[in-house]
Amino acid sequence: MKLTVETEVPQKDVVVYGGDHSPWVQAVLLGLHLKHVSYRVHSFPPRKVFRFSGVLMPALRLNDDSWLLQSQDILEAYGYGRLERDDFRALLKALVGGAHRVDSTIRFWRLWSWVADEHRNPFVRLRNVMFRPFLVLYFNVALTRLKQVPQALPSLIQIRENYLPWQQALEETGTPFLDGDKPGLRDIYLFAAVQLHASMPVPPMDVLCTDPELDRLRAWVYEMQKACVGYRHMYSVKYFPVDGGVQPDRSSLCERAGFWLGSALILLLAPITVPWVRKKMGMVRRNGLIVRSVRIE
Ligand SMILES: N[C@@H](CCC(=O)N[C@@H](CS)C(=O)NCC(=O)O)C(=O)O
Repeated sequence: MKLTVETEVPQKDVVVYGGDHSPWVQAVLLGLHLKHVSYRVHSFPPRKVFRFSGVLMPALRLNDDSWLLQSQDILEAYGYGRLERDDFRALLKALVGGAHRVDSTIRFWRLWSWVADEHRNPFVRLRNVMFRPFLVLYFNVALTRLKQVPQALPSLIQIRENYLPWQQALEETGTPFLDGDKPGLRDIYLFAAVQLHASMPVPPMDVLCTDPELDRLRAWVYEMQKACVGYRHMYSVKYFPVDGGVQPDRSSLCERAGFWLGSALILLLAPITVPWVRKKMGMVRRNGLIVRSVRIE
């Protein structure tokens, strides 16, 4: 799929569907932020996206009202190029440990209830947060399944080893960022992984904050936070405080009440909603949507 910035991707009032707990969503939002493209994040997919790809995120709305899946396709359309295969592999390793997010189910749901929705229309915003529990149930099921795989729960030593190639790459660059004097695609994706771990504290966050061998990586986190000042989804500032660094906005009390009401309904209707989640998940996997370039017309 080839898109050209001039003709196809919006340059303002961009709408992204996704939740900022997702590293792939974070990568897209960071990429837009660094290009000074203004955007709004909707926390539940529009109907045609939901029908096609369920709650798979991120998706970005194009000028003709079609939706583009895949963070790499989106970032490429904004001029970022693509990750090398080895970098992508190293990134996947840096994400390992994220399955610990469901160590506490209550915490998992509560922190998702805090995620802000930026739809302009307050009624649609409320609808989005009331539907969001479907998405949370979906990821709760997906991560609980993932936890059955031993490699998904690495030891602290393994977590450190997964970070080390990045620490070494930074030591070798001689520049503040992996991609030079300004953040590039590798910085964006790795910083997105840091946001994943910071959005819901998990062992990879403890290792990043405390391991004596990861000092260069921590210095880079500070540099990234400075480079991304004003970014609205910066969970890491809680662990790496900087001047001007602000934590993400939270949903309003009313929206949270809507979320919990939606959650109660979804759980009451579990005999319907759980099979529905499984059906949607099966569809995403069968159709290879997690990796396939797709434009939803
Ligand atoms: N290759 C995709 C990966 C997107 C992805 O895996 N998103 C997760 C959220 S972190 C998701 O929505 N998963 C849905 C599923 O597993 O069915 C991208 O880069 O955008």
